[in-house]
Amino acid sequence: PVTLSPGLVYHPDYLDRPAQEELLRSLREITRAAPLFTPRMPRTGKAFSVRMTNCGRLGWVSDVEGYRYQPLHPETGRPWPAMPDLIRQAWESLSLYPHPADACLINFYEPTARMGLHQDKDEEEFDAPVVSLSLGDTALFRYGGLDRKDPTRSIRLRSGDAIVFGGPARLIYHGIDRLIPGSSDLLPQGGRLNLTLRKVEKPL
Ligand code: MD3
Ligand code: FE
Repeated sequence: PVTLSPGLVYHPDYLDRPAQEELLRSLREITRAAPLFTPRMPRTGKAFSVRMTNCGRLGWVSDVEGYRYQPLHPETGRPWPAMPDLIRQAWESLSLYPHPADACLINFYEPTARMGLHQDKDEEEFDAPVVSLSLGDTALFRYGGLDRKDPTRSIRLRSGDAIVFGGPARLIYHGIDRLIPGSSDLLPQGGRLNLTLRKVEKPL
């Protein structure tokens, strides 16, 4: 692992190819039960270019009403599928946080999708880190500081990479500028999957 700045730890090739394939099989089952939905911006209703679903007790959703975590899929009304063992183990080994994650947000990027610079602050528990796992095409990931105007740096996130944002890095601005099409053969149709593992609620 490489510390890129205080609280930001990068684990290149955290998942080997067989583990990536195992995770992909789990994600296919999850999206069968909980289909990808198109999140929309609060107030404007403008669609995100990234589609999403979740597993675990809580899932992140966004619609014209706002951003929030909820226990039910916004379109099927069913509970989110359980977190597969591989995801729970990745949280345990990477987060070093003494409670299980309660949410895993699954972002699916088509080759032209992007995600603008933002902070993740819809959670109650900022003492827990956010753990990200990348699958499929390489993404150009940009991160800055606690102020939107702080200078930014970019790194490539490749299939199998993990990255952990905790402590002073938990609330930094970050986003995905673009994918590098054709950079991985994991997903037959190209594109990228990103998982973010989170502790949303304060532990008892
Ligand atoms: C830094 N996802 O879901 S992962 C997100 O690749 C999100 O889909 C991007 O930003 C993606 O909110 C980036 C890396 C990441 C995830 C969560 C963070 C960086 C973070 C939370 C706090 C700080
Ligand atoms: Fe984010």
